[in-house]
Amino acid sequence: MTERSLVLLKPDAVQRLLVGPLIGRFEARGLKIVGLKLVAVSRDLAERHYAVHRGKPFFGGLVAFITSSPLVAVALEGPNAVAVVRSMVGATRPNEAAPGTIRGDLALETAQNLVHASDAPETAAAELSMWFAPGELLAYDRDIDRWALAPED
Ligand code: FUP
Repeated sequence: MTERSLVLLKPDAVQRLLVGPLIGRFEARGLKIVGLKLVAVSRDLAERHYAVHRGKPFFGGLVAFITSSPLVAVALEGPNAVAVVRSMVGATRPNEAAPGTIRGDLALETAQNLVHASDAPETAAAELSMWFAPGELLAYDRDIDRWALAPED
């Protein structure tokens, strides 16, 4: 089923000049970019995005990190996009992330693991509305879709 997922290319990805290569991985997989922007994250947005982790020992550091430098927010669309993107991102702890995944190939530290990706369709919908205004998410056709997608997608 066609889904949308939120990906954040976190401040370490921007600072390490990995924005292009990381977006390239998702594009090459066939996922469609339906939203894209550079964001200076406010403390309020950071705390809402990571609300599930409020009270945990790493929460303060996490909010400090995600607000430390701009990040790139990306909305991706495609069949089973949420699970596909999660599988491309790899395990939260880079030492447990499989080679071939973004974290398994490019990260070493849990606190600097380059990307956030929605973990379920319901979370994706909530996160997309948190990070993008409705008019910032675009629906459009790509000519390559007849080669990359089945007709029912
Ligand atoms: P993920 O969905 O893979 O990004 O992982 P989580 O939602 O569990 O964690 C969100 C972020 O919190 C991680 F990207 C990094 C940070 N974190 C820590 O710093 N320490 C931990 O023990 C767990 C998560």
